[in-house]
Amino acid sequence: MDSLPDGRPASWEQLESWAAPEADRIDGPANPQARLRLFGQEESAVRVTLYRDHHAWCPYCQKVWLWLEEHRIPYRVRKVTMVCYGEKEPWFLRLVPSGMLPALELDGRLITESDRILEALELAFGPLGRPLADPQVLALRQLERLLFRAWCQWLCVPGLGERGERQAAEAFDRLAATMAQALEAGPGHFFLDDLSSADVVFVPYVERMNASLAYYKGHLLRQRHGAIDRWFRALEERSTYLGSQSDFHTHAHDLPPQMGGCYANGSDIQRGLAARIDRGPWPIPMADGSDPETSQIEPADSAAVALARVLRHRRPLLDRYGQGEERFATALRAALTTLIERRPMAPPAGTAMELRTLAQRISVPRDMPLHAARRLREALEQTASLDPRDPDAVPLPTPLHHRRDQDPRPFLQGIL
Ligand SMILES: N[C@@H](CCC(=O)N[C@@H](CS)C(=O)NCC(=O)O)C(=O)O
Repeated sequence: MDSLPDGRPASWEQLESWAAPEADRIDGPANPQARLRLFGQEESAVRVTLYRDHHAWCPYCQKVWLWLEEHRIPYRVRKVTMVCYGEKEPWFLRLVPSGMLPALELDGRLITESDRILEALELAFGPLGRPLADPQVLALRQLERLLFRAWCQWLCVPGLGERGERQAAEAFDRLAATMAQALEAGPGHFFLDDLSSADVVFVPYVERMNASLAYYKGHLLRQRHGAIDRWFRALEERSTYLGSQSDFHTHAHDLPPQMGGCYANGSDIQRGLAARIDRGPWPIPMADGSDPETSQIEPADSAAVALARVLRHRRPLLDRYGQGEERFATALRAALTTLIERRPMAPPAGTAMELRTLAQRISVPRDMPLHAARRLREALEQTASLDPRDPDAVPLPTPLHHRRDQDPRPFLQGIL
């Protein structure tokens, strides 16, 4: 890589030359950007269309997504806006009047409800591991719902008080221990013989529990239950899961509007963890040296991947965060230069607020994978902290009741 001769930010052309090449969305690893997945087959083999959210956040969509990826079923994707992020597309409301996601077309037949969708897929393509109606799988599916309810009763009920917090935490922990026991009863790190629909059903919400309980309760699920940590580690060995995996920051700020509120317990541990999740640096150090978010070491190209993803959406990002002003464009080039060269660089005076606002809105996996997002958030923060006029500027607050600040429309030009 050519180093710049002085402290000036790299030009857009120079930045382009540093960006990672685009991965193969159709036949390469699982990714949230794909509109078609073929797994090396002909397009004529496609029997499935998955209607899922633009935001790559909907947990029920993640369940179906992961199942299709694990089973390597060719499918098309049509993306829809969740009400929390913007206006629902009229064409989708004509197809599914409730507007609920996911929906799936199989051989031209429309199916809604994620469990019905998995059942239909299983009938058409065979089970993923053990069938959904297998008694052990059924029992695990019921356990997942119980765990989900206990999580909601801890996370989403305001004013629990000290005693209520303790009781809700204990009730959740008992069910998490039951999940851990079920995992320990299996021959490997998954519930049954190998990864199956039972694991896929647990993934979306246990991922959200792990993130939200760290942020709002200072509770580290993976540290508390070794079998759950080993399960995550086994998942994190799979490119299917890594393509769909979100991070603590994204879940912490996307859950409140979806769940009707998430309530912090205010403990010292909770506040410390929340501050680190919001602003880094990463990884968040644990006493045993582990990383509570991921067992994956950072890929060598994570900064270049982050850069490529920003450059792809450069125009709407400049409009949204800098109102198209040259000042912000220069600040962003400074941050991107720092991202690649790891060399601190001051932005134009008065741009720290916009840089930090952007850092708070990077969404994983929608925008980029976990490690790429960490790098980009760090580079934006480092650049903001060197603002000659306002180094401590605070970002615009992240809305709690909706996320229309994340409306996907400006980013869809030329993509649909
Ligand atoms: N029981 C349904 C639940 C699906 C669901 O709650 N989907 C939410 C997103 S996570 C939704 O589409 N809400 C409407 C919206 O956000 O626009 C299933 O399993 O598919």
